[in-house]
Amino acid sequence: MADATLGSAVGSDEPSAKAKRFRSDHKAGQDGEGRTDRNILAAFKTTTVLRDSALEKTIFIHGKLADREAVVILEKTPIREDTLAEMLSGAKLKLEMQNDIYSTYQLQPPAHLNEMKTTVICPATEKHVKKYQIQESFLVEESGEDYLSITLPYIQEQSFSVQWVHNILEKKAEVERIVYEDPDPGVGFVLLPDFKWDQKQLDDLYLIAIVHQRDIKSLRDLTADHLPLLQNISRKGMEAILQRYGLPASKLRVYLHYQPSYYHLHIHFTALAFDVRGCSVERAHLLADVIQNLQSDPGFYKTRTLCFPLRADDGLLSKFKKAGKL
Ligand code: M7G
Repeated sequence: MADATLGSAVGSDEPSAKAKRFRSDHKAGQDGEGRTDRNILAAFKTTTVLRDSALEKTIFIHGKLADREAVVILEKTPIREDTLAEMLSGAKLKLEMQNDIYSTYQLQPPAHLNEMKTTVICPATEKHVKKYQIQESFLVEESGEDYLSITLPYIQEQSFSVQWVHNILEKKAEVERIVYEDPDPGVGFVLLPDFKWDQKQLDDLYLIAIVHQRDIKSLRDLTADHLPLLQNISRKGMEAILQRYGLPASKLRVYLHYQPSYYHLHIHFTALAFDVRGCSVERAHLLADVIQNLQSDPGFYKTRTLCFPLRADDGLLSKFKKAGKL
């Protein structure tokens, strides 16, 4: 069993106090002396910018890395309160304008406080490229029958590989990132940081709980038989997050996506104050609601019509259109 003792944050239970002290325990590629990994991105050749968000301070780029298709995501990370003093005292400052009591500057922080979170997907499939491209979306209503006749056959042949999930469950990847594990094959799961979270501050806390059972694709497969699993994830996942990060359940948004991108059941745990992409009502289903729905109707997710958005270029959307459902 992985680290179930947790406890890197000690002392006061007040979340913001812990947030100030919180640091990532794991820095792959960079040790305490600031050693860095070989820059594989030096050879990256941009083909096209898929999306560029000034608000999210993120750019999604499609290109080639040594002749292989790649998607690279660059994201400016939040400014951390605990590094402010060092950032300000060590910065280079260039005045841009001054007017009465107002002035603006270009501030260059010390390099180690000016990192950019970078995600590389290589080799990337066409589906990865589409996932990050700006696209118009359409809301689809999927009945239980539509799921069986349209969606299920489609996801059986078209969905993303879940090799990365199996690697986590089999301890072939991200082993040192595991925050908590319940190894039980029936109700067990692995809780670890989502790769969208750089673990440097709690404002954008994002973890995922991946179930050990391999035959649950999504919300649609859940029945009352899975209640012990869901309740176990809810209780132990929240306990682990409280112990490790000092964030109580009342500060967390715990939910499932429908449709997910990866069809191996996993639950998202995000900071409540974090207005994260994918937490809107048309895609996120609160775990607490899912549990209650299954308690009142064991077959709720087999029979209910579920709504979700699909992008214009999504093959599943064409299937719904072809079936006259849109
Ligand atoms: P989803 O609801 O299937 O799809 O969630 P989404 O990506 O459209 O939200 C899968 C979650 O797993 C997302 O939050 C991803 O950021 C996260 N994720 C994806 N990959 C490939 C990895 C990975 O390799 N490691 C980790 N730790 N998280 C990942």
